[in-house]
Amino acid sequence: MSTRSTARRVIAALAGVLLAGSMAACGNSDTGGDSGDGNDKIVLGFSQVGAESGWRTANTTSIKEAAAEAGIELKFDDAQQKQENQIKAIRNFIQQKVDVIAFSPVVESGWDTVLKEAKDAKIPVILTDRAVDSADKSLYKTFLGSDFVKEGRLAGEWLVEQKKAASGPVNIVELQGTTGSAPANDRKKGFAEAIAANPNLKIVASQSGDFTRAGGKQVMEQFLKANPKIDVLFAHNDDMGLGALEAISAAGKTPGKDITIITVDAVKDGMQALADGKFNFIAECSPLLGPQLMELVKKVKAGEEVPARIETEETTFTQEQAKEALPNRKY
Ligand code: GZL
Repeated sequence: MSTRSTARRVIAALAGVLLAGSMAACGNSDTGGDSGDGNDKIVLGFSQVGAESGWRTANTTSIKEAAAEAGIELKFDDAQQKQENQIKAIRNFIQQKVDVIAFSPVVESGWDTVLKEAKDAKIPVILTDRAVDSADKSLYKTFLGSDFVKEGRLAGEWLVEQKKAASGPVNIVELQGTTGSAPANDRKKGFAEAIAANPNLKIVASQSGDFTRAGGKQVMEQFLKANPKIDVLFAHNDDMGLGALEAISAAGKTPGKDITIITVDAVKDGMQALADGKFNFIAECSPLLGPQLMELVKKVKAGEEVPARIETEETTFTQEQAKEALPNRKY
């Protein structure tokens, strides 16, 4: 074969390789300007408090189902109720260059440094469920969640109405949520403000049960040993109230009759206890934040303005209302 014809073959072969390469590159761009990894989905990094209660389980389910429905890629982390795990997860999300970060802060304080890191990395942050006490509101785009002071106030107002004819002291014990958390701080505040209307209503003991059934049972056992006359239990969530039921029955008292029980959340097991007469009143706190969160993620990713505060809608339940509502409860 002459040198000339060999050269022509080599050039033709090289041209073929170059042409194939450029078509492959075009092929990638035809898939809609992806980042080269073939994936143009919004990527959301979510740091969840843990799995401490029925409410939390329902909240996690709502978030995971809503992300799948919205076509949003969810990187989900369970912090097992430890702030240091949430901070670590948020830093990982920053390193992975997610599009948006959302989280439910286990406690109110200690977030400014890591939220500043997210801001410097130009990754928008959404608060869901619980708030932070940062003075710098530019560290997050919005807070989607309940008004916990209102929940505590509604619980207190119901009790004031129930006990308005009481002639003597009404002794209340209080199972607080996780120490330092927004729901614990705010439900305590709202309840105390409401019962101040009747000086007979006295909180004789108040301690954290950490939002868990085990914590509620353990602390209620202590309350029962230390306080001969307990008329009312105010538990910051259903799960602690459900744990307390075991301690109350073990002490030979009838929950819902010997001790009036008021809780917050309205998860299925709590509503069942209410319908069965073991609880007396529940202030609802909806965990179904997933759909609203995904809409906010899309808006924030698109650079659209969102309200600084979005309050979830909720109600309250008496024993009769719980019987009616139970068949249709989603969680
Ligand atoms: C309230 C949420 C609380 C629930 C508890 O929005 O943060 O945490 O009331 C849960 O059941 O553990």
